Amino acid sequence: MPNQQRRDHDLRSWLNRLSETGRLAILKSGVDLHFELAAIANRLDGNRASLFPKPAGHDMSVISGLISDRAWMAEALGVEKSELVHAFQDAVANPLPSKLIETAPCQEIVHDDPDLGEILPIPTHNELDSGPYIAAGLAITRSPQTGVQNVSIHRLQLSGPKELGALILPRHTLAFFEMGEAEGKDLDIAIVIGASPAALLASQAVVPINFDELEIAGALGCAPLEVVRCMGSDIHVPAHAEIVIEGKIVAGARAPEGPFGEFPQYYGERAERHVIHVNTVTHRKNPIYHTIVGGGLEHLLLGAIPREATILTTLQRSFPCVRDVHLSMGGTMRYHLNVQIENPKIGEAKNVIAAALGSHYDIKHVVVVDADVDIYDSEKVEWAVATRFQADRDLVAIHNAQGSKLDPSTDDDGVGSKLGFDATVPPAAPVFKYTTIRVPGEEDVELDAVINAEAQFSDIVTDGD
Ligand SMILES: Cc1cc2nc3c(=O)[nH]c(=O)nc-3n(C[C@H](O)[C@H](O)[C@H](O)COP(=O)(O)O)c2cc1C
Ligand SMILES: [Mn+2]
Repeated sequence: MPNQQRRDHDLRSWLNRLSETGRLAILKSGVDLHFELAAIANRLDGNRASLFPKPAGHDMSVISGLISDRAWMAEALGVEKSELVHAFQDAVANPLPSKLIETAPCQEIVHDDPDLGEILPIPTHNELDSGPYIAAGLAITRSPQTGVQNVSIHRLQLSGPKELGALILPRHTLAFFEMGEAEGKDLDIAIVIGASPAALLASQAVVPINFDELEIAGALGCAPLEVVRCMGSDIHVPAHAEIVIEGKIVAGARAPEGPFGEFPQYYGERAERHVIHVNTVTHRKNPIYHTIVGGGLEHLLLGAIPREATILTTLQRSFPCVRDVHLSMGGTMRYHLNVQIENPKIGEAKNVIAAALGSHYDIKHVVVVDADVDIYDSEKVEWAVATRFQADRDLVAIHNAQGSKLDPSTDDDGVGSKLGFDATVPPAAPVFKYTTIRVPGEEDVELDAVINAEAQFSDIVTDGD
């Protein structure tokens, strides 16, 4: 196994590494939580993580942009960039149960009667956001039926000193909550802020219900994740996290939440949403508060990498010709999927398109290309569409399908059209027709050896005699 030496850095050791390698910008103290913090974080996004000491007079520092690059995420997990998706596939296939410990750094300080806005430096990010949002909290719940935990991220609007408004789309957290809501039962929830890069990435895994995503974080780090029991519930949270908010999703309660700036670069609308009542906040001494600016690279990448892993696993199960997949930046790392295939059977690219469109409702446009096309380079993919695709023969269209509600071009229920582009060379095409041009020896030319730096244009091209 090439990945044995992988290790999960907790947040602090990862920040240390960023700092030692010139990738952590430490900002001035007292930055305004209202827009200024997000404005600075956005300007540095992808280049440097930003650490804000004592923003707006708070004692806690805020960090953002800590994994806003694929290479950084690979580094945080101790794998090569090219191995990132495979490492995630591997971790999903071989989860590692967490290890329960008795005392933990995340519970060093306990607030029994918390005022969230006072304790935590919660920023307001985008212009039309309804207010401050907790944007990088891992929501951990436990199934009332099986007792298995679930981990996901939900945007959490600060609605009151002990109240959060949550967007909980119909997946696992909602399923657990609805198991008890009809009988008036609240659902215990823990919101973990300042988790490790591995735990953040694991939270986005597309896995079946009753699959504790923390076990993926353990597998990514090649060691069981240490967890501790919450003060007021049976939920187990990462012991080395910075901050834990304990509370309940309240049965029968709904309140206005939103708008909030989202990954497609538009706002998620205001509507009646779930309500979380907070009982306790615990944290480390001198905790660091993590925020993810809506629509920034960190937001996009956290969702993209685990999806790529799941989509690749799903496609390769049925189609051995599939080599790699990529959710492109221009497609919001959610809607546009590039698929690279090798030696497909006749017609197989179309089957790959059908399966890819069915692999996640967010996938809207799929481009399938041959092995000579770099699917991480949008210009190369566009070239394949320009030169290998014919709409009458190579287009797959599905209308009135479930898409993303956050794609403003879908109808109110998120229903819209899906397209697949088979941009592969037809298997029966004459070889010469699709032979790409190249100049022999081009890649071996040593420019320093062949350019005469001393020569003057006027010495070589002279007027008359
Ligand atoms: C930064 C960030 C914010 C997110 N916000 C939300 C949200 O507000 N509501 C939601 O339902 N999903 C949100 N997601 C997506 C879910 O966390 C993700 O789909 C998760 O895998 C769902 O977990 P589950 O399949 O265990 O339910 C967000 C993801 C990220 C990375
Ligand atoms: Mn889940």
